[in-house]
Amino acid sequence: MKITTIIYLVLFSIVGAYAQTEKSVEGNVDNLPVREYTLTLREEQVNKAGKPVMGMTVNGQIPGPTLDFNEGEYVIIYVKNEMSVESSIHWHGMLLPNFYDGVPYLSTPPIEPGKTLKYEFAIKQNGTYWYHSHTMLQEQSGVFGSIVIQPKEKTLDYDMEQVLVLSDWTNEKPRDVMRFLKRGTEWYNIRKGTATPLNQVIARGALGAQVDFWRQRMESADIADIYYPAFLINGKENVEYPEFKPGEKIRLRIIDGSASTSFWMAFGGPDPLLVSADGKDVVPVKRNKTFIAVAETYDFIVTIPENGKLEFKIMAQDGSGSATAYLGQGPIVAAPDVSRPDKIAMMQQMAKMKMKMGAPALKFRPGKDERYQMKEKWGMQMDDNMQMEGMKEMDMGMMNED
Ligand SMILES: [Cu+2]
Repeated sequence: MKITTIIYLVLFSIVGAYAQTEKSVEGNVDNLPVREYTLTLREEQVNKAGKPVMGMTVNGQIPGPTLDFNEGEYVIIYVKNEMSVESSIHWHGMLLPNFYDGVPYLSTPPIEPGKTLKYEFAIKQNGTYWYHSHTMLQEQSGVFGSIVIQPKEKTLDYDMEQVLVLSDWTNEKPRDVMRFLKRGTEWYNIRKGTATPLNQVIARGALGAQVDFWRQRMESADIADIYYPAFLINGKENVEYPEFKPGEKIRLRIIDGSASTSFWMAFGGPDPLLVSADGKDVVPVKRNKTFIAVAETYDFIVTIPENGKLEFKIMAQDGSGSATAYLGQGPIVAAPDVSRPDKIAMMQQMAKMKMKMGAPALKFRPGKDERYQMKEKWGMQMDDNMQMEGMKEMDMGMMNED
């Protein structure tokens, strides 16, 4: 080890230790109204996809409870770790003192088994957010939930609201999933029916593209790596909210709390209105099929139809599964179809761009600029025309938009 490296390491560990002990908080100095929550983390048996397995719950449920706040409050949250392993909670998207950000060993000490950590901070924003464990793979096991913050003044027009937390569930131990991924087999793709069989590849004239993929040690085209036996909305594959009445406008607060799945969302009923993204209000836009990536949040205002219950449907990006929520009562007012992605077409497009996998990481050598050389050797080869065409076709491969 070089002496400079050692100096850096020592410096970083001092700064790191300092950041974890210094709370940089004065407490509730502005005498804001206080709201308190307790979140208790436990290991217990849950059945989310056909068989009981060990999961990690927040207050006995997956997802955990919604934390309701008003902008301008001061919140105190006790996180009790009753699990046999250390844990943490990170408040995703929240503006708060670094000490309470909840990233163990970086901003906040881990919560040891049997211990409680008191988080406290002022609420300086409004919108839809979420929280999740930032320790190992605990988020995949169930340690996540929603945060809803009401604004000081309500500017949007709706009658009721409903949180919809999307997630993916595996019956395997998340650590085993990780180990399996590192082996690089296609078993998951075959099991979830998204592998691209060679006879189809040949029939579509895509063998060249396939060989190109293999040469670069990429598996055949697929979008997601993990097989999930279930995708969930608020912890269920099918969930009903019959309490909503025809004509009511409902603000849906949608959060993708998955470990690795992005979804296409689609709504039944008239003109869903997208009003907010990642907690921030946007210029409202009428929009139906919408893509939501891991950890994103979107708010839509929908109107409960007169003639039945509104279907809200999510489909995993790779087409391997879906989940549904119904709002209202009566016959189903179906969401528009989301077609499965055409992965062979996507593979052909990627091959045309001469994509090369396995470029080495740039070394830190300030005196020597290798960027252009690297780009020449490893970059995608696209002329402007192809770029446009390629992107258009890839879009079509992903989904047939309205
Ligand atoms: Cu996060």
